[in-house]
Amino acid sequence: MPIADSEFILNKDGSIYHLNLQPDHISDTIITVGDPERVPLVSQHFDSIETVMQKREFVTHVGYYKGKRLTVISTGMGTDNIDILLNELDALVNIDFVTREPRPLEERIALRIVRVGTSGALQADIPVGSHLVTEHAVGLDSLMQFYPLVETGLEVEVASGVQQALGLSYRPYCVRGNDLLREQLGAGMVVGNTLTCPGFYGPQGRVLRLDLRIPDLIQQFQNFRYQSAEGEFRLTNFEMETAGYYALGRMLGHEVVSLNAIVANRATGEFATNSEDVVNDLIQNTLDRI
Ligand code: R1P
Ligand code: URA
Repeated sequence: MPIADSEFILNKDGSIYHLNLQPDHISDTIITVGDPERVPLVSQHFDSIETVMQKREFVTHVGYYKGKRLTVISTGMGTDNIDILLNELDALVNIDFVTREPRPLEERIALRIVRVGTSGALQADIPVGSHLVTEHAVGLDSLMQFYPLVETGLEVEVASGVQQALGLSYRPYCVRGNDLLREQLGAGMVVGNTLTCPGFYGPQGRVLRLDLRIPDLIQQFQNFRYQSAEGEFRLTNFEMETAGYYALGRMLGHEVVSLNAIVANRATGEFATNSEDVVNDLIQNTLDRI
């Protein structure tokens, strides 16, 4: 059965609704960034650029880096945008744009998606300027209220522990990322567990003029521990997208890894004076390993 026009939405030129891309535009390996201005910081290293596209916050450059075809796309902020990004990227490779039907299982393509983003550290021993690769992501956002994500026993226990510690009325979700991709792209980086928050201020415990419902939120995040057979689990850093990537990546069958440039440390109160350098170094590291 063809998917209805209202669900699988194509623009007049045959491109997918928000990303504005057609299937032959993208490569199997994709670097994603939050900030649209970070896209040229990645593609400036390409040998050549074949496609430049933009719609809303989704800026795409496709080109070649040392002979390898790469796509870099900006996503804007938040897991609501990651819902759009991953569903539309998946559609570009796994839905037939002519018949409007999902491709059969044996024809499905697994994309390799690398998030290169900024993040705040929660623990004093993770300095600003470091690079962190996410092992587990814990989502405080509501995206997984709407998908039947299958979590392992450990993931459920960690997520339930976070719910209990914060006294939340809903259970967060927890997803371990792709081990191989983490080892390849994150070699030499701090390995951490990333908390994905549905906001930058209150949900990350920042107080400007508004008080918080949980006044010691940062301390709760910092002090959270879970003992498992693999050792002690702690939350190392937070940002606003990683859990959405890991959960949708698992469900759609794509390999995803989140790399974080640590620009703030909430234990020491520091913000990196050289945050651009920290991000640029992460971009170069990523391109060298991809
Ligand atoms: C907040 O400043 C933004 O920075 C982080 C957060 O996840 C959020 O999107 O990532 P990016 O630098 O990739 O946007
Ligand atoms: N991005 C975030 O979401 N939080 C930080 O503290 C820094 C970058």
